[in-house]
Amino acid sequence: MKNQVESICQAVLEGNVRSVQANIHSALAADVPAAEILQQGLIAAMDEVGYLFEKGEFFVPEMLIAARAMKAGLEILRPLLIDAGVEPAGKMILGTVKGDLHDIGKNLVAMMLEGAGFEIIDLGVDVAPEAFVDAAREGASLIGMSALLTTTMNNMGVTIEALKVAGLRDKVKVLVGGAPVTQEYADSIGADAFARDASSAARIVRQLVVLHGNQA
Ligand code: B1M
Repeated sequence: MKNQVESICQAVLEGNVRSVQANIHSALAADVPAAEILQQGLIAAMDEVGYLFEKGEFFVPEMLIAARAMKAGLEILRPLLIDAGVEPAGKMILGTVKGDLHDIGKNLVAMMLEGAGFEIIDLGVDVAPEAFVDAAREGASLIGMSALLTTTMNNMGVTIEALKVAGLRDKVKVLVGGAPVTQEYADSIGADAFARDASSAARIVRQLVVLHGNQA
């Protein structure tokens, strides 16, 4: 069993979709629980991807390729996890703010968070503050906003204000990121957290959830 799960982890690191799928099928055939494959295969692999990225040994292309392999594995496991009643680590509404069409970084953040066991509701690009608010009303407790333009990053603050007006600010934790965004900027608009890159986003969101429980 151990070898099968290790092979899944290794295949994700190599970005080998076929090997991920084949090893998951054989682990399932050998009665390895889906939750164990998720935790010790896919999530462990994405943790390692994040570590290698932060060490400068992986770059964006390697991260994207590994994330694609992880997603292929997740597709097989998802219905089994639902059947088994395994809850996601949390649910995040994610989008690139109004006026901004850049989505490569946002998609990478989505994939790393999925790899860390979170459910992602991706609203796409050019997301108006009201759309984040409407999605927050549906019950997600995490909101992630990405901005790549100095001219659009102010819409992060506008969205946080809209959450306040809607009476939802205390019910959600807000994470912001994107090339022009800094910790100082995040603090100035009252965001709960800032992440410099996709792997730290996964780490920071986990910390938010640990600190605030399932309310985060
Ligand atoms: Co645009 N663009 N672009 N662009 N573009 C930049 C951002 C720019 C810096 C280029 C430059 O001038 N040197 C510049 C912004 C300048 C500024 O604001 N100061 C710029 C400009 C000006 C523009 C246009 C205005 C150009 C024009 O039309 N005159 C226009 C704007 C369109 C619009 O949005 N309304 C425009 C258009 C485009 C394309 C459509 C051609 C294309 C986007 C394609 C796409 O995304 N589907 C594009 C691209 C590709 C870039 C560059 C070259 C690359 C961006 C990227 O994908 N990086 C960029 C220059 C550059 O960065 N070198 C540039 C890779 C990605 C993995 O990194 O997005 O930073 P990044 O994400 C990182 C982190 O920031 C972080 O994690 C990610 C992964 O580690 N992160 C988060 C991101 N979001 C996060 C959210 C989080 C946490 C972390 O929590 C929720």
